[in-house]
Amino acid sequence: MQNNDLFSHDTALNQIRLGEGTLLIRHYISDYTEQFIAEIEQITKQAPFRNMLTPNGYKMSVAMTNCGEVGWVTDLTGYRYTQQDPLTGKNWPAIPELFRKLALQAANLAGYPDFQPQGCLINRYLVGTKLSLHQDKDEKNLKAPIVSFSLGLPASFQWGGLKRNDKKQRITLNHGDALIWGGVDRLRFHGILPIKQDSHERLGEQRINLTFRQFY
Ligand code: MD3
Ligand code: FE
Repeated sequence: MQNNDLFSHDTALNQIRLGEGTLLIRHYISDYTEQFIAEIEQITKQAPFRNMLTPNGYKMSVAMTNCGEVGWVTDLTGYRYTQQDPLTGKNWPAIPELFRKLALQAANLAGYPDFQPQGCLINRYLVGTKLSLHQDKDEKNLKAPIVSFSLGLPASFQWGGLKRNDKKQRITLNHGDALIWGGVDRLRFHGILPIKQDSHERLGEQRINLTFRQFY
């Protein structure tokens, strides 16, 4: 195929298989930047970003909220999924149709045609914010993949193995990128290094990451 367009977002050319169960798609949501910003603004009017407490009593530097029928929360009693936002007592806002459509399509491209996202955790990183090395294992269904979309400032993510001390690779996630992981990679340790001082043309001094999760 002839391709003279420097800014082409042809998905096939942008797909990078990082592992047997993991696919990175560069620029996947770039064309939808304005819609994502508008939808996130609506969601955070109902369910504002907040810095949750870990079970050990530390305030997370990442600010979080959720949309969907279930959302991930943490407090002194532990990590879990809830149907209501503990801050308001109301259900989490619904997953916008555009988000659902793009998440399903991304899962399909990665080889997960049965993905049924029930919740979407939305993480906000300001400059200096990090997310320590962890595994995502609070979902009842660990066979389903997770789909993530990145917006705003770039992040260096650490991609480890199934044991905390396994060797880690560093990969940069940029504005617009999608990352889908499941199968043998589902329980890999991973984290986000402190976000470097910079400003994104549309989102300013922050990074927003969405992770679509199948709970049941
Ligand atoms: C999982 N979020 O919310 S998503 C989380 O960018 C979380 O906000 C990060 O980890 C964020 O639980 C990372 C991208 C990611 C990348 C590689 C992974 C998640 C991964 C490798 C294995 C498992
Ligand atoms: Fe995670």
